[in-house]
Amino acid sequence: MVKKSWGFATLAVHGSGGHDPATGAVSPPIYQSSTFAFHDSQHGADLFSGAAEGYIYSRILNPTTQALEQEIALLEKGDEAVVFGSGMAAITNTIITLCNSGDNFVSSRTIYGGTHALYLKVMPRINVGVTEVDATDLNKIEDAIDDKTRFLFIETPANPTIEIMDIKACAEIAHRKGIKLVVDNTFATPYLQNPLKLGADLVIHSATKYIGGHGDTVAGIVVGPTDIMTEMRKGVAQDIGAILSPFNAWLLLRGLKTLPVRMDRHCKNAMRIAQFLAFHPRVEKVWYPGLRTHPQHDLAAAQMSNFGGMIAFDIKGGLEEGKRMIDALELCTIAVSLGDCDTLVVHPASTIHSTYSPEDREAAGIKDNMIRLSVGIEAVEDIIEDLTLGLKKM
Ligand code: LCS
Repeated sequence: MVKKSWGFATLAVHGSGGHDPATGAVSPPIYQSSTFAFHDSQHGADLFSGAAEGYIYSRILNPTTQALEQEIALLEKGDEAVVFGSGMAAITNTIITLCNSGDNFVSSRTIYGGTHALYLKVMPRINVGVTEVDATDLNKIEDAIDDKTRFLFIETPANPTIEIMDIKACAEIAHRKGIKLVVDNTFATPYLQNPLKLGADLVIHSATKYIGGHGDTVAGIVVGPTDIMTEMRKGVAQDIGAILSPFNAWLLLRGLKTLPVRMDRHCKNAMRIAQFLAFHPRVEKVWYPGLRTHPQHDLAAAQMSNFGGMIAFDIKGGLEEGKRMIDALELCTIAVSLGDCDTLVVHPASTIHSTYSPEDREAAGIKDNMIRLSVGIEAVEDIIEDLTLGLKKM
């Protein structure tokens, strides 16, 4: 029996339902089956009409992905979750669930470059409008909402600038205007931040990141109230078909067991590294919400239980110096993605945020001399030694 009252770390280990009753297997079984046999033809008809409950076909429901959905809903303090084959699929299915052709939504402008690309390339084709605003300015959000706006989307902490948005204040505006608030909680994870408890309607994750935690799976998650999640599952997701495979769901269930332990180390290492970078003569500015110099440090302290594993820093110099610094690193891996056990380093402007025009990038605060670090769980002294080497070669 799973108890909702269990602490986060207990739910992370046991939240998917415990031992398999049939065999006693402690690790949940992987139901690697596309289809499920009916008892007889009437049973098949009853499953399709809704007169009976059960499994039909893995694009519709699979026991392993369902176990993951149950656990993540508990961790995010929501009614239900739906899992997808990627974070982008989770975002796309959310937009299509909440909007019809002719509607629009308002989004924070500092977001993952792939989400920005989805807005630019796909939304015009389905006639859904997007207005990107500086969501740290609540007046700008309010001004952008009109009678066709269906939801407000924010990413906090934001990719890649680690800007913080005020979830409670955004929820208050959204609800006063009669729209939903959707929060991309990828950078924080449910361990550090529960947007639903702060008033958000839906939470999205790229589970590729901290939830999987080992850089071996691409996956997405949406969590929210039963009415919206039922509409998403039955009205949109099963027909679009961007599903997660049972094996990848199992990898995420395994990853979740250690999420609190990994996050504690990510946060501890990141704080030490942010303090190291802040005093380095070749670093112009460090963006880490745990530092008092971060413009939204107090807000981060109020809505997050710790400050996360992501750091951005502006080096003294431009793109060439940045490239020299990154290329000199020996331990840190030059790669996109984040939330892995390994420390990952990337130059956002020339990679993940090259989907922005130079003007939009500047407006979003993504500078050419900004480097993003996804701090891993290695020995922090070794990461600092590697960064010292890179900054010296700059
Ligand atoms: N939301 C956020 C905040 C992300 O950082 C990403 C991917 C996504 C959604 C999309 O998730 P995916 O489909 O990749 O699972 N962020 C990436 C990044 O910063 N580098 O590579 C991918």
